[in-house]
Amino acid sequence: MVGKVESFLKSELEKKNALLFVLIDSEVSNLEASSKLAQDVEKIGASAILVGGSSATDQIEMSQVVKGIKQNIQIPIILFPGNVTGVVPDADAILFSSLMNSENPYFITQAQALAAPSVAKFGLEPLPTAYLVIGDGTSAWFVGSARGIPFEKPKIAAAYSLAAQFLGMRFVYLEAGSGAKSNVTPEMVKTVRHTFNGFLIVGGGIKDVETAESLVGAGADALVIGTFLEKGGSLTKLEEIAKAIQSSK
Ligand code: 1GP
Repeated sequence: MVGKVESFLKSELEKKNALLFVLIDSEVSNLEASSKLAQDVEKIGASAILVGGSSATDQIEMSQVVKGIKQNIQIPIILFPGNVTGVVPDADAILFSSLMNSENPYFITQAQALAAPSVAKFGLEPLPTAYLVIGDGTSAWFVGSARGIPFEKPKIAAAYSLAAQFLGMRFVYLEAGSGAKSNVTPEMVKTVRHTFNGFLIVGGGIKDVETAESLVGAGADALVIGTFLEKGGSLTKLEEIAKAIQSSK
């Protein structure tokens, strides 16, 4: 069933060419900094705040950050869990993800089974997502025991995405990994876009307008940016990225 957040994202996509999601790792920024950051990025046009990441495991801290952010923004807060510990109350939705190319079944279906009752209990809208780790050497790759899809094998990513679609998943997240040296290639995004009909999220290592534009030009619906801001990247530059990806419609 399509819920409120998914409908909101779709309506945003009718107005904008592509959306910007900002990732906040509750273990990197404290509550005050996270809250200010969320407000700032909402002002410059971000469509959602993701909270989580593969190394964020302190549920109490995450829960406080989510609650704190929520008071000051209108855009949805979407949990981005790396494990069952990434499920906390007060967010609007959750990327209910299967790390389809993990070598460990825990990350494909078991964590999901363990987490599902809490997702229901907390009233989080599950966004059914195929989470595909591209390349290797990142935290998402290591923690998730992923057999990373090689950057230069777009057809493999497309095959997984089509399988995800056949399994009823409406979101695909092509993940190069937080702070990745290389981002997912536009070629891979293009190949996946030709095959997959749903909402296509791309993240990992995006930090400039050129890269962002090329990924959106190739068919990404939303780009996730985290490390750029964690490392002190300017809001002015983020705004340039936001404007560039949102505009051309
Ligand atoms: C990581 O895709 C997200 O899970 C964002 O990546 O931190 O490199 O922006 P960055």
